[in-house]
Amino acid sequence: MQKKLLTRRNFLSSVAVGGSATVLAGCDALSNSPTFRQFLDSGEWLSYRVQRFFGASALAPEYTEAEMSPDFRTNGNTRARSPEWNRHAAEGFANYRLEVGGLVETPLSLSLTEIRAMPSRTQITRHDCVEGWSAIGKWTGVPLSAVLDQARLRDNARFIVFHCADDFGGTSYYESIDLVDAFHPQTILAYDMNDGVLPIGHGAPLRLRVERHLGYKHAKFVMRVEAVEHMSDIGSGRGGYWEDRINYDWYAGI
Ligand SMILES: Nc1nc2c(c(=O)[nH]1)N[C@H]1C(S)=C(S)[C@@H](COP(=O)(O)O)O[C@H]1N2
Ligand SMILES: [Mo]
Repeated sequence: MQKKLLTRRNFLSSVAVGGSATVLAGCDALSNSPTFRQFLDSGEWLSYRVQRFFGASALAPEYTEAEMSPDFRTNGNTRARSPEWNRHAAEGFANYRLEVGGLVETPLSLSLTEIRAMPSRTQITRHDCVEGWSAIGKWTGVPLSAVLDQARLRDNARFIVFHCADDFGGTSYYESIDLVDAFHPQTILAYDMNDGVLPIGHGAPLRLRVERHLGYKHAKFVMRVEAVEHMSDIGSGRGGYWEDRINYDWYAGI
C-alpha cells in the first residue's frame, strides 16, 4: 500500500487518468513516515495538493528571447570546493561523469559528451529566489526523464536526490524532488545557459532546472543523482540542504 505513492509503476497511470486519485489514495499509508507527517502538518501540503490536482504536468510559463534578463545574478555558492570538483574544473570538466544510482536497475556513469548526445530541451523561464529576486534565462539540458528512463527506476523508487559538489561549512548541498516533478517535461539537467556553456557560478558543469519550484530546489554542481524510497537517510531527512537547516518547504511549488 505504501508503495502506491508516486512510484514509477503507478506514476504514469495516475497522470494518465488525469488526476491525483492514486497519489492521494496512497497517503494514509505514507503518513506513517515521520517526514511525510511533518509535511502534511505544514502548509506545504496545500500547494502540493493544488499542483497535483490541477496539473501534474502543467508547464511553467516560457518567455521570448526579448524578455531575457540582461543580468542573471548568481546566488548561494558560486563554486564548489571538493577536491574532485576542483580537479574537474581545472580540466574543463573533460573527465567529469554524472553518476546515477540508488534504486535503479542500471546504474549510469555519463560523460558530458554522452549527456550532450542525449535528447535535449531548451527553455526560457523565470527563476524565482525565495530571497525576493527573479531573472529570466535560457537553459538547455537533458530531460531528467531521459536519464531516469535509461537507468530504469525500480518499483520502490519514490524520490530523486541530487548530490552537489559544494558545501556550506562542510555540509554538502543536496536537493530532492518527487517523481511527478522528476518526469515533468521542463525538468532538465542543464549544461548550457543563455546560449553558452553553463558558467561555474551558475553550477557547472550540470545543474537542475525544475521550473515550477523556487530557486533553492535548482541544485547546482550536480555530481550524483540517486533514486530513493525514503529521504530519512539523507541529511536530516527533510529533503534538502535548506529544508534541513532552516526549515524551507520541501515542496517549493510556485
Ligand atoms: N549546489 C547548490 N545549488 C544551489 C545553491 C547553492 O548554494 N548550491 N543555491 C540555490 C539558490 S538559493 C538559488 S536562488 C539558485 C541560484 O542559482 P544561480 O546562481 O544560477 O542564480 O541556486 C540554488 N541551487
Ligand atoms: Mo534562492
